[in-house]
Amino acid sequence: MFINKVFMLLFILMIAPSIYAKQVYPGFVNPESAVQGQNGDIFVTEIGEFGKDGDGKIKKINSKGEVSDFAIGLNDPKGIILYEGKLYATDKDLIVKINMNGEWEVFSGTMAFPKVPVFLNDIDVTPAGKFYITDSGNLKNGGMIFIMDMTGNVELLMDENSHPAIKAPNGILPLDESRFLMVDFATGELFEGHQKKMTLKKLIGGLGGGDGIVMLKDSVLISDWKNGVLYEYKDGQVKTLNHRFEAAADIAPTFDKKSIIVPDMKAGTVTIIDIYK
Ligand SMILES: [Ca+2]
Ligand SMILES: [Ca+2]
Repeated sequence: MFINKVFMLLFILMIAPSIYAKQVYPGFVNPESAVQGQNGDIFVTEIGEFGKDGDGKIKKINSKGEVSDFAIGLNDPKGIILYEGKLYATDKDLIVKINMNGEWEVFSGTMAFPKVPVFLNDIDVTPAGKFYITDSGNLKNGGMIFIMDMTGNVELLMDENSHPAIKAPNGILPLDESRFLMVDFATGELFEGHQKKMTLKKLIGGLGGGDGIVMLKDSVLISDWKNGVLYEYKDGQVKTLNHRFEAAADIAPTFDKKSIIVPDMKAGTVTIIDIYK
């Protein structure tokens, strides 16, 4: 019986794609998302207490691994992206812009949105400066996808009325100036959307509480907040990677695109992992 279990474990280890945790940074309070700049600095959004205003932060992990407060006084910041030397983050019901000295301002306020934002979550941007922003609604339905331009103007792209498959959009990743990937937190379904054609096509389901999306080489990696795992989606197939988290939130590529950064919201850690092919 014991031998059988050992063989089973060895078998699981052999078939599961192997990944390696390079570095783990502890001490974060509900970290949600991260982005790495060219000089190696990693910026991590920290929600603090959920629903409590003013205790949200952006923390910086520098290239020596030292962690410090970078921007303070936010509410519940989530998705973060770096574009042309500025950070942009969702913060509950608005978008903030953060300069490299840590000073921040509201870039798109609640009133700039054509429909009242409820739970702004991920943000990403195309090379031309078109921002995609998800709103996860009440985490079951009511979600929306917005487009924001460099002037801070926001338009509604899709919601449940226009596209009934949309429930609680979470991770979003532009593929080019028109196409994007989106994972829904409520249904665990991954979609490919087209901004100009206004189409949304389901690629695959079964991704639990889908949170972040990263593309490394020809693989799409998706984090599952509810089950604490990462999936690799490639050639129409999904594999579960063997590293376990408590609540893998919004993942991001490192600047060199060789590793990914995984904020674990419940464990309060930020982990850098290599993906071995
Ligand atoms: Ca908070
Ligand atoms: Ca997220």
